[in-house]
Amino acid sequence: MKKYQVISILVSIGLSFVIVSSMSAEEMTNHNSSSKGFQSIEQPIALKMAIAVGGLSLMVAQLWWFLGSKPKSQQAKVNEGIQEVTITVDGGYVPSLVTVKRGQPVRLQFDRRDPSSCLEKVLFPDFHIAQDLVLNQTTLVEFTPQTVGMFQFSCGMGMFHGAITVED
Ligand SMILES: [Cu+2]
Repeated sequence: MKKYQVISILVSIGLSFVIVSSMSAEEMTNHNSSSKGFQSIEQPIALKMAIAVGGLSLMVAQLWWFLGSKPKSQQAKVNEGIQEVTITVDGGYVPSLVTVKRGQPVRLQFDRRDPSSCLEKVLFPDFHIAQDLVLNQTTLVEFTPQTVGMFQFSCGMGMFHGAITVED
């Protein structure tokens, strides 16, 4: 979670408090001044309430999005003893997080659809792999992880990232 996301959430919470408190202050003033006038302002208050409720639910959605929606790691599927995953290369890596088992061969199938030269190479520094990816083809990257942990991979310039999680 990035810093500006935290700030944006805090700002929206702060704003909603200001809106709600100014609303209730207005309501009290009108109520005290005359009971006749109260009927006429009932409609705008209901409208403001609806807006406030809408704003609050937007905030909840925003919180859920930032806190709750972490990218899920995709478990490799075992095919004839080899752990296989297809990773689509198109403006990044999908999936960008892959989970594999230790000590079993891994075959990553990089399906490159993005013509940008940025993504023409994929690097796995921990496995000493630097693989050229051919456009509109599937390129295989194979290795057997011997150590449990999280191992990053990236494009040649380190602008796009992914990671392989190795479990026991
Ligand atoms: Cu790049």
